[in-house]
Amino acid sequence: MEYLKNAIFVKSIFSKKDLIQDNLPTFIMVGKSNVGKSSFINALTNNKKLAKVGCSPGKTRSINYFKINNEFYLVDLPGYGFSKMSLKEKENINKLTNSFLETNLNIRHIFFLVDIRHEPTENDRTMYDWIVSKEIPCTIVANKADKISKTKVQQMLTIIRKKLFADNEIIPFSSENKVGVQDILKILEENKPL
Ligand SMILES: Nc1nc2c(ncn2[C@@H]2O[C@H](COP(=O)(O)OP(=O)(O)O)[C@@H](O)[C@H]2O)c(=O)[nH]1
Ligand SMILES: [Mg+2]
Repeated sequence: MEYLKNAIFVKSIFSKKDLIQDNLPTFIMVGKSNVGKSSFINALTNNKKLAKVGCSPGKTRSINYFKINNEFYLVDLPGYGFSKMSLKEKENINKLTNSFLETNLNIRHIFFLVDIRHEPTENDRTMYDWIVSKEIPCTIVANKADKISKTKVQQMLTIIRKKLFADNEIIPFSSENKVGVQDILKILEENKPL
């Protein structure tokens, strides 16, 4: 399958009033800060410059919209797990994220990114439980698979599955060596028709 074509960055938004209201199918990326959401978008589009990698914490507190081929959105939700964030900031982010999920009727799928090298954190658990509670179809993406051996990959998938009480698919992924890219492109392809 080919990489996603004609990908553009649309905008970053920080408040509810700026949420995009149109009817394009929407796919969401969520996961803790630094897990590789921006790199994931870049890997799918084969464009290292599209989403800023390792960018300032300020940026990751927004909802970032990317439009693909005028057909659908990839949306990067704010990362979580910043040790330095104030309660007030966390609350604002939660409110923004909630409004996004509650007002957007076009959400097709969530890609939930975790780091394949570690057990999911408490924050990951909370986030995953919340996705499940919203009943949105979800794929768990175990990222940075290039950092561990192939045998270890299988072990970690089992650990991640147990820790999250997950029964859906977990895809090992690496934006570094493109493992899993085809699997994700297939999910997008299958879920994007209007
Ligand atoms: N080795 C490796 N590093 C990665 C991978 N994905 C992301 N990274 C690195 O992890 C850091 C955070 O990535 P970024 O995409 O900005 O994460 P975000 O905060 O979730 O958007 C950067 O230094 C990336 O180069 C991967 O699959 N493999
Ligand atoms: Mg990012």
